Amino acid sequence: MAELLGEYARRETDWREFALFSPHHYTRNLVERVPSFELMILCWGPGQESAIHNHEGQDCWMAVLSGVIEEVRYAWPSDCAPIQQGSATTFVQGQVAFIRDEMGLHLVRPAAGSPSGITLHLYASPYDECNCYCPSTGQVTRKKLGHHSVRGRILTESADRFAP
Ligand code: 2CO
Ligand code: FE2
Repeated sequence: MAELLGEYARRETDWREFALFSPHHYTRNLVERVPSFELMILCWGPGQESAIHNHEGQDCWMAVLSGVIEEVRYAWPSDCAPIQQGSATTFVQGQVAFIRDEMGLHLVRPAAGSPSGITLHLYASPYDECNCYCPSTGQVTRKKLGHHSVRGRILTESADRFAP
């Protein structure tokens, strides 16, 4: 899967119609969703980053389409303790990151020096909610996930506020 996504990211440009940014938050733009997977284009504007979050037991591939993206990993928190930061890795166009819950939590954002970024995400299977973690206390908040656009059309009730 990583090989396929990386090859697509290096060669193709037909994702551009789905790359819709918001000034308020990173956006989750739905391309396709079936019971076994969800494919999205995520757009990361300046200063926009995800919360530290989990992936609900699902597999998550992230291929960089444009810009440079940083993924910061974290260990699963113990009760009422600050979250321990692990590795920080940068990914350029065509590189693919993979995470699932056994590997820990993560946060994603444009890397320093890259004002924005666009990533292709494949989730197997789809999930509609996830846990977000406060870095200083480890406290969990349950967040609903939504889409900013569906197949290139921005939703009237833009759901980018639901992005973790
Ligand atoms: N998982 C986050 C989301 O679906 C993006 S970080 O990359 O996995 O919004
Ligand atoms: Fe994620």
